[in-house]
Amino acid sequence: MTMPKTTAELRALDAAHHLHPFSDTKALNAEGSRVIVKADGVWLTDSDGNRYLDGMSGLWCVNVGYGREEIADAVSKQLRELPYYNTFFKTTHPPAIELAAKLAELTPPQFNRVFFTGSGSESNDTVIRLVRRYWDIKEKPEKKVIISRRNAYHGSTVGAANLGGMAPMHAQNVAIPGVVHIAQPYFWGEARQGETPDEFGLRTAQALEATIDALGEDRIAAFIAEPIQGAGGVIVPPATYWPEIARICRERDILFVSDEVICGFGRTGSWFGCETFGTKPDLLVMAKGITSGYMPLGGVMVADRVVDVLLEGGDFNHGYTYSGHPAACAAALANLAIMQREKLVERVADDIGPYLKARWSKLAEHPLVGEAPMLGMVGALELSPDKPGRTAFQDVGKVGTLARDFSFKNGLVMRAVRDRLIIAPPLTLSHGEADELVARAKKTLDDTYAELKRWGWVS
Ligand code: PXG
Repeated sequence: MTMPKTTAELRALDAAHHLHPFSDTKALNAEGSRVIVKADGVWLTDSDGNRYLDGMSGLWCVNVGYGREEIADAVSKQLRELPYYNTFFKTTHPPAIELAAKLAELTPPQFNRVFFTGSGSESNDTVIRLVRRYWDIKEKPEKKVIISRRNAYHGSTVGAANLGGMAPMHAQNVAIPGVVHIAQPYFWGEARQGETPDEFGLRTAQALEATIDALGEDRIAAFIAEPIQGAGGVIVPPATYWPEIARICRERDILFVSDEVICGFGRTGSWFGCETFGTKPDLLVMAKGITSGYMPLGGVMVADRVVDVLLEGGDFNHGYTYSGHPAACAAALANLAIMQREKLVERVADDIGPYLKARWSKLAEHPLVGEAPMLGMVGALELSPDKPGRTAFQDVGKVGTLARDFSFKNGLVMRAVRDRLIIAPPLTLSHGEADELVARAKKTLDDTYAELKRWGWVS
């Protein structure tokens, strides 16, 4: 029998052979990766036996929590029965059929068809293909431009990275033509002094209309947006933003794509973020929470009015080996059955969501915190040296990283985006765990504040 490897051995192998996503691998290897070995409920355990409350649901995906035997059993059963078959060339299989029907039931009424993918990035590349195909069939091939937003995250493949508005990614990427970025509804960071959130929300939404006019409606194919920008820092838009965007999309001949990779499957207290904000998308992008991360799977729901056109266009020359992978679909079906049986979406809207928000909001009283927005089970803490002036720290990102490292030491996983700490815990978080999460976040703020005092960065 081989002996289990020690943390040092695992780290050495990782450093020798593994290139990590979105990492400075050289710097990471010098420090050594954190090795996570098991998880249960909302708790992670590392290779040294330390336990962490997972405030990020893995990477915004483990909505039903870890350790669900039911999903593991469904996958295992499917792997024994039919581990793989494709959905190309006039074939299909029961898990893909059942999941497609289930998604038609759970998504808003305009959606009855899904295109399966393996991830959110593949879904957004599919969006580019679908949107352009749609306008070609409608004999408007000049409608090619997709409008997106700065600081949006839509994935990491070349197409999805271009849709996204992340400057550091664009700096390393070969741009594709036809994507235009407008402002994001980030009140704290981008509102003018004296502007109210409502005024800012309207002004930012109207950038969409102005851009359509400037480029010409006959050139615009679609507008894509996350209901709440996740990786961009949990940017919850002011109340006026989405109604105004919805109006513009209604009045203009463009498609609206809601990227629900993070907001879908209960995160905001509705099945989908578009329902929380009252928009009516033509395409709805899914991944992550569809399986709670137990298996990789993504998809694009396509509204009937778009499907009607696509069906007249003959072959759609697009697809992935793992489109509708049987074991991934089985995981999704078991995951969605748990969500429905345990009424997790309702729980976010009426129980744990408001419970956590009431406690999280109080963190805004901390001297380091500028704002503490939360909606459903997703929230942020904007760290600032000067609340009234909405000022940022010098050397953006340094304080966020410091706080994130304290958070790990305090046994809580939070993400840092610039100097904004963010959480998106599993929807199954108990009241006691919510108290624990907030207590650890508070301790993290205190530790960070004390360190910044030592640096002379706060008085
Ligand atoms: N759209 C949105 C809104 C996302 O958040 C993707 C698409 C791409 O999904 P895939 O499955 O291809 O990763 C995402 C993914 C972070 C982080 O650090 C966020 C994501 C992925 C990796 C890291 O917050 N979101």
